[in-house]
Amino acid sequence: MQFIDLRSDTVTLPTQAMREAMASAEVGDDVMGEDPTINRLEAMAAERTGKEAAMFVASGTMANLVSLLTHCRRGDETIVGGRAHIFLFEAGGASTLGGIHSRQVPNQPDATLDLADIEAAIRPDDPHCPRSRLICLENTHNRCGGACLTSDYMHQVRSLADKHQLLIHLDGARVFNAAVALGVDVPELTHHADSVSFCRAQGRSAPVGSLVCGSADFIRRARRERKVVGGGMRQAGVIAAAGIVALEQMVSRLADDHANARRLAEGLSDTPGIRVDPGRVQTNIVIFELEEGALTSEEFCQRLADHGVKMGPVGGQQIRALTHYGIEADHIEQALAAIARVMT
Ligand code: TLP
Repeated sequence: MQFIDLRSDTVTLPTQAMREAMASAEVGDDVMGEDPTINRLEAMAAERTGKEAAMFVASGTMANLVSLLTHCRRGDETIVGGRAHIFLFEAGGASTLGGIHSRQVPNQPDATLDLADIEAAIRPDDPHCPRSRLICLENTHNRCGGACLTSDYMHQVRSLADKHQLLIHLDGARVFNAAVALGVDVPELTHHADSVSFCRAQGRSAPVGSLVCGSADFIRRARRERKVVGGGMRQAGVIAAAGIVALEQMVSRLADDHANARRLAEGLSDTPGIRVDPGRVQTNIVIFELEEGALTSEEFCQRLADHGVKMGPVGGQQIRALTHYGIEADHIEQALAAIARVMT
């Protein structure tokens, strides 16, 4: 059976142009700085995020980990949203490998951390306490249903960080989605962060790799941390080549994913037994809820898969669906028809 797979935008496959670019990529030893394809992708990534330099790494998780290891010493503390990917889904890497403590503050439904909550979480200069060092933000926000942080909000957090001599890391796995949805250039959203990570795959089809971007000095130090976690990949230009195609060809089409997600949410809101507010869907992520008493989210996803559509349960009665390259408007209508069958 050919599934309509909405479990994640990480499931996308490389385009033909990517496969051709990968097959003919010029490569060299990247740990020696000699892979021309990686050098080109890094220069493009720095330029697209408005940063001085960038570094190619194996995954979004490694991008965030290396950023935290570069910013923090053992015993430092990060201030991070309770629903942040870094906190929930990265296997506690910063604490396991870096001895970095984390202080969670609630994510508001719009993905922000309340400025008062951030300020209240900053530690006094007291030997009993860890040292507050880094604020972590996420844009778009995965578990806040793809909500976007605005450049105005980033500016406010920057002012607060400067007041307390803190740094900011932005998990921008989907920051290109945020820029497209808000109609701004990516640097407007990344300018206020000291470092930003973004993923090549999320909705954009490149198979492997993420980028860490920041000042030239930050990236110079981050290269050592990447080596520590075994992330020096030598002739990795064969995979970076697909990332170049993703940046060149796959960004503007993200608007189609957002329109498809909105249509999915509208259809879901008309389906008895399902709760969702389509007005909250800003990008390519839809999180909806089953009313109590009908099916569990696991049962719903299992039955939906029997009808050829995959989605993922995300705790309680909630289910997550993501649109991405390869999902067309027709697929959304087919998915809604399958959902209607499951719910009756
Ligand atoms: N997110 C994946 C899963 O890990 C949950 C998904 O399906 O959404 N930051 C954010 C905001 C992410 O959503 C992800 C991937 C990552 C980092 C990690 O990227 P990878 O999977 O490349 O390590």
